Amino acid sequence: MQQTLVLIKPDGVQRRLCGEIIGRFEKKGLRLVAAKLVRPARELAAKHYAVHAGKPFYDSLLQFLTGGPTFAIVLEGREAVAVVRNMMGSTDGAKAPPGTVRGDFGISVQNNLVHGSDSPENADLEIGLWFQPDELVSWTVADQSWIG
Ligand code: DAT
Ligand code: MG
Repeated sequence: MQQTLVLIKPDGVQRRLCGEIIGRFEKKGLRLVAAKLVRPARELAAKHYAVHAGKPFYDSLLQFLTGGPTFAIVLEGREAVAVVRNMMGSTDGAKAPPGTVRGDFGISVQNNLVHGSDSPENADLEIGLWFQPDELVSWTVADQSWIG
């Protein structure tokens, strides 16, 4: 079953939206496989956003991500990567549609509440950055056959 990394970024934690955001993913049918509160070191943040190194917003982005606790989560389910990306909405909160996390709770580009892996390959890489293998808990949801 596909897994994806979700981060509730420091703005989401500071604004006490962890429960709201995780609740949406849970209700959709994704299951929690790992979760922890992390204050990432710059090295971890830099690895996580390595693809953006050199861009004008990169330093500010790293400062933001290392500036407070982040709730790191692994979610599992059918098409988990795409399901989470759709539920997050587009990067700019001002443009993200209502009904999405970013569309409902923000208007910033940088402080956009959540990260979700953008491909299954990147999900595996990112999960490996944020979690040790023994932190992932494999389990079966009792009503899985109803969820898909
Ligand atoms: P996403 O998080 O939707 O995958 P991304 O990978 O393009 O977006 O960028 C990573 C994060 O960097 C994004 O969540 C917010 C920040 N960011 C992207 N473009 C930005 C910009 N033009 N100005 C400021 N921050 C930006
Ligand atoms: Mg991205």
